[in-house]
Amino acid sequence: TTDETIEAGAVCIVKHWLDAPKIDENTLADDLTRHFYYTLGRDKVGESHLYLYNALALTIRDRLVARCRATRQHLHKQKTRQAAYLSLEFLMGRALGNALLNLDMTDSSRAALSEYCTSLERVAEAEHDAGLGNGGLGRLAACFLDSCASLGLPVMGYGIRYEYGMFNQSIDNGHQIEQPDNWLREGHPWELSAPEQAVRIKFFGHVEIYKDKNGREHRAWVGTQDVLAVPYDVPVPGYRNEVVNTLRLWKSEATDEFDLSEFNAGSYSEAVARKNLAEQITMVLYPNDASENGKELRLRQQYFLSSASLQDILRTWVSRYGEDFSDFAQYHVFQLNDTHPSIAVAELMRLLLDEYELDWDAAWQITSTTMAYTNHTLLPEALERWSVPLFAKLLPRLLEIIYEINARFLAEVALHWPGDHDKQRQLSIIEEGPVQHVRMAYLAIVGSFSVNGVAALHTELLKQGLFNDFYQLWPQKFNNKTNGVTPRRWLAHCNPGLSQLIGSKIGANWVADFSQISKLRDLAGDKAFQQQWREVKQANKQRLAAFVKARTGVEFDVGMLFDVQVKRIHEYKRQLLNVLHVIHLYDRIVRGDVEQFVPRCVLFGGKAAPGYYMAKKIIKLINNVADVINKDPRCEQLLKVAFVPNYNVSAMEVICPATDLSEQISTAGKEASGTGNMKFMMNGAITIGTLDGANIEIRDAVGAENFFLFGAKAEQVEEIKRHYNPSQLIAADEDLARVMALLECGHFNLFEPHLFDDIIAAIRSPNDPWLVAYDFPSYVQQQQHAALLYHDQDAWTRMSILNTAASGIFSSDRTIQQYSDEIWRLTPM
Ligand code: T68
Repeated sequence: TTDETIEAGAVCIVKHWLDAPKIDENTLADDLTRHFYYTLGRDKVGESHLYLYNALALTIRDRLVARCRATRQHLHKQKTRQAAYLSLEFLMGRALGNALLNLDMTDSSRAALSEYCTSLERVAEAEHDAGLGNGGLGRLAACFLDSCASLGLPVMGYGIRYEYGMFNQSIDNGHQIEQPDNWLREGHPWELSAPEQAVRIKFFGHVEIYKDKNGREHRAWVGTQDVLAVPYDVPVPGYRNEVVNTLRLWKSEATDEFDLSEFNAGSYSEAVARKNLAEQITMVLYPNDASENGKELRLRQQYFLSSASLQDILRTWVSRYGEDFSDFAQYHVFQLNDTHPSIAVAELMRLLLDEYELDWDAAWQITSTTMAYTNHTLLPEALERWSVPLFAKLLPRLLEIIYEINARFLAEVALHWPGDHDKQRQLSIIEEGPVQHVRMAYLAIVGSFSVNGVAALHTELLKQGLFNDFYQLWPQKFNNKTNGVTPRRWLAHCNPGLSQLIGSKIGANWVADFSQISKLRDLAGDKAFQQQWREVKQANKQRLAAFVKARTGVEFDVGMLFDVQVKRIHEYKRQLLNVLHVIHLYDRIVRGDVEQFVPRCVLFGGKAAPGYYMAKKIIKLINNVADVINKDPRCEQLLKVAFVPNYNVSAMEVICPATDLSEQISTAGKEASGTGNMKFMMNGAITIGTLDGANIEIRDAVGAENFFLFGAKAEQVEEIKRHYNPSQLIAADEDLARVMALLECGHFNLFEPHLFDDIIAAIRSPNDPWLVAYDFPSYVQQQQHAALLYHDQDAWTRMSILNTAASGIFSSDRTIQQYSDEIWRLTPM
């Protein structure tokens, strides 16, 4: 054993690190059996494979725990600068396949399982997705954790352990039905709880002023109703580098105090029952991906995460270095994933001021040099504002601090724009109105040393539009970090066929160093290689066809072009434009215009926020159109349409390797970045898309000739809106006129009159913000261009290879390297 001494105040604690019992490649099969037989108490495999999965997960977790300990000890031994990634969402998906890949234990696990007469694939299917996120923002956090660990960077993720993650979606008569995602029901073998490290979180109460013995004034937040935050740690393995970082997820629990008056009044049971309220905080993930609902419970979640995580870090600091925070900012940085955890700015101030008694300037110096904020959207409905009365009730001390931050900030504004009172009103963290609101984005910008967007265009629009005044005040804060996705999950793991083929040509190092994928460029014209590339795609299409058949009953023909749009359902993402094109193809078939028709299978998938009326209508329309087309014998060999229910991370792992054409068709200027676009590109799909978000960078990387571009540009959108007349556009375009006629005569809702009236009205509205009718003609034209190119299989395959070859910069390793170099300034372990 090694002895570590830790100074904790005056007490000197001697910690004994145990030597871990030996586990390695050779003991894996025995460990699996031991966990199956003893830990889980089973002796038959059983239909669901659940216990076998759990036994394998525990076997692998043992190996992760050993490395996790080593990583922590490394950090413990020397004072190392570290980052904390604060996010209300981590959309991790399944953990097993990723862990096996990163630890290089796939083959040994396969061998161990062979004794149970089953395959690794079937066992892996038993794992529930960890769906602790809505979409892009949550999945980005998960990709980032993989890259941080793979680059050996000391980064800890902090999030919430929701009892219920993203809802399960089923489709009933074309309508979305939401079901609770009870993902923990059968246990979660990857996590380790640490109840002894629980921290206390305050809510409600009031603020009292008192003087200490030196006559200095202090604030105390008292009379609070407290809850406990209990940490659950999930290991995050790096790719074959022995590093295992930690994702710490907090669960809310009641404190053990009983309400004395109730207790004395004999209401023992009622007092105990009320403890349930505390557990509500982490009960469920809010399923809105692009709008804020202003619910009090959501603000509680945000504060709960922020306070627990900051207390955790400060406590560790104090236990090691005492209450001297003078060089704290040299060793810590906090990345805020959107404004959701931005209350952390005020909370860090509170902890430093009230708990550790720093003065304002010292506390502000620390806060404003450790916080960094990432913005993920320009949509006004997604910008968080919390009502001041709610804040005052729930977090009175934090509101005081925000007022003080704002007062000092507005003084700075007054200096920069002397006499301009409008500026002060516009930039105030407190929005005036019948009810005042706290503007969380402004709090985040004022409190951070870095503000970044997630793609080049997005960052430009932040600087020139939404946050222009702040940009004028502090240009040096603003920077871009174009998103990326991890090539481990999104190529090596989900597309083993292509990975092998790539490995056979350029070696295996691309998995760790994805810039090497560019070596494929030289092979793009190689006929034999093209043939192999097509064979892999074909096999992947078989796998997807089976998946679609099992989930929808629709039979996809792998000889056809696979045209895919999977993402959250939102008007700005324009699934509607895609459906209109599908109706146009149907119309061509019905009227016999099939000479140059390239057969296609069109796949849709995605969840609508439960309260989003139009998004739900769009799902219903897709399903009705699919029904009509799939039943029409004239379409049989030419067109198939399916809406795959419950799109999630593990569905995408089957979908993206099989896709030919990737739909990235948002109204220009609305999609901050997109990350699905990158997953498709890596897997050799060609994009049809607008000049929006990271599409622009994708097109720049692969070359305009290998990308199907259409639609209005971001800088044209406002001008187009000024004299937008969609009915005129519809009348002027014969294809669109016929599509609208089919919709308007009720062809897709024969027994449900008026079902799609609102959709029709939206397309025809001069105020349609998404310009569906405007972009339709150029979209159809590029779709036809793509179809004709698909005819020439050699040309298409070449473009497909070039897309994968150019996807190197969309690895989240590149993104994280930039975060580390330019914001976090970390040294690899
Ligand atoms: C997405 N945002 C962006 N938000 O839409 C996408 N919002 O362009 C970008 O690629 C991605 O972030 C990563 O940067 C989201 O996914 C949310 O999910 C969300 C959740 C709650 C509240 C608001």
